[in-house]
Amino acid sequence: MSDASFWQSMETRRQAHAQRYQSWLGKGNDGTSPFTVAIVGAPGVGKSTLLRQLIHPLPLAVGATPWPVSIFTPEPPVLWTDTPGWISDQAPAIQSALGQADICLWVVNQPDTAPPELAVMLKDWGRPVVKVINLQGGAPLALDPPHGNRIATVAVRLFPHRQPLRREWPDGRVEWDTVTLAADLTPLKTLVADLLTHQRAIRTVNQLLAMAVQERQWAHKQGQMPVAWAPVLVKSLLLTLSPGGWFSLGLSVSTDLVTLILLSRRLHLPFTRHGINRLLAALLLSSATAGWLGDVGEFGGIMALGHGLWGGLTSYGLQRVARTYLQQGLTWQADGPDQLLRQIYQQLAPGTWFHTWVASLLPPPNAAPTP
Ligand SMILES: Nc1nc2c(ncn2[C@@H]2O[C@H](COP(=O)(O)OP(=O)(O)OP(=O)(O)O)[C@@H](O)[C@H]2O)c(=O)[nH]1
Ligand SMILES: [Mg+2]
Repeated sequence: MSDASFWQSMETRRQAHAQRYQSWLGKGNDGTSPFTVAIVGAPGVGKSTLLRQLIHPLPLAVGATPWPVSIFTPEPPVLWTDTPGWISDQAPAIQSALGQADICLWVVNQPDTAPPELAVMLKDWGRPVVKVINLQGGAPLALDPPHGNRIATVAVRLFPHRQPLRREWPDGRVEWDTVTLAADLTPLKTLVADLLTHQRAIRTVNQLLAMAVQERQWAHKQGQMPVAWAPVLVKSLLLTLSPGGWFSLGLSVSTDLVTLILLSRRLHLPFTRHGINRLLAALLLSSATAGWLGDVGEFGGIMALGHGLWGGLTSYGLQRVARTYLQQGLTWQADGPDQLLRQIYQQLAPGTWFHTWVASLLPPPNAAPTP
């Protein structure tokens, strides 16, 4: 785990990036809400019991919970959200509770009868998930190694078997009673304590991932926009009618510039140094070659037609370059969320849950964008 100054610098760069692209990323989590732990799972698996044990001695009703209930503990400052048991009717409420959470405890029984929709939702959630198996007093089990955003699987005994208690009275009476042993939450408490010391780092990574996903979806959507034919036709026509030479060159540069300005307004193209370099190169190539084709006068109509065709082709090419830049340019920037996630990954010690988790968030090189 890296030092505090590293996380401070990551957080500063994340904020700068969010601010720069806020107009099209939308308003995200402003980072002032308390760190939130959501507890989810099927009905009756022991979610409320677990929470009550974790934040003991705060009182919390056991039994069916009608909707997400949140409890704030000041030390450490955490908002704990107990959600209703997962049934499809409650899905929107649970999804909105997860939307505001930073990490989640997913409670299951043994054998695991977790609803598949919930398992899928948590897999795609992106933020750290701790799977908590409530042994209900049963035998310990071999735990799967964590993978993806599931950072750990922990078995707990919420209520071990009731133990018979034998009482012998002086008058010779023997009385049997049953007692419930205290829950053994040591491994889970240790893990939660470790997670809570990394509150700021977890939140920075969560927010970077949300931005990276949003950017990729946005760029993907822009990449699907059809090429606009009006600029292609206008440029072809103008170049067919132009006398050639320097005049064609000027005409080509100005029509391409107008196309780019219109395109940037339509697509909210975030111009960056990388992007501008690429687009300028495409523009120069298209315009310079248009003027270079020579004077129309010498060969008459054929040359004029050639000019026009070439002009249309370069205008089409320019739009394709602009779109490709939109798809890739965002993540090329040094302060793009994908780049920052990679830098974080390089700083983490292999084998730790943080390392495994961040690795699962990184897109493979040349990954297809998430639709
Ligand atoms: N014997 C035994 N009972 C348990 C255990 N965990 C929970 N229970 C009981 O199971 C019932 C349901 O527990 P809750 O903690 O309310 O479960 P929940 O997941 O919050 O349930 P919903 O909010 O309705 O989805 C309660 O009566 C608990 O006492 C356990 O480990 N052993
Ligand atoms: Mg409950």
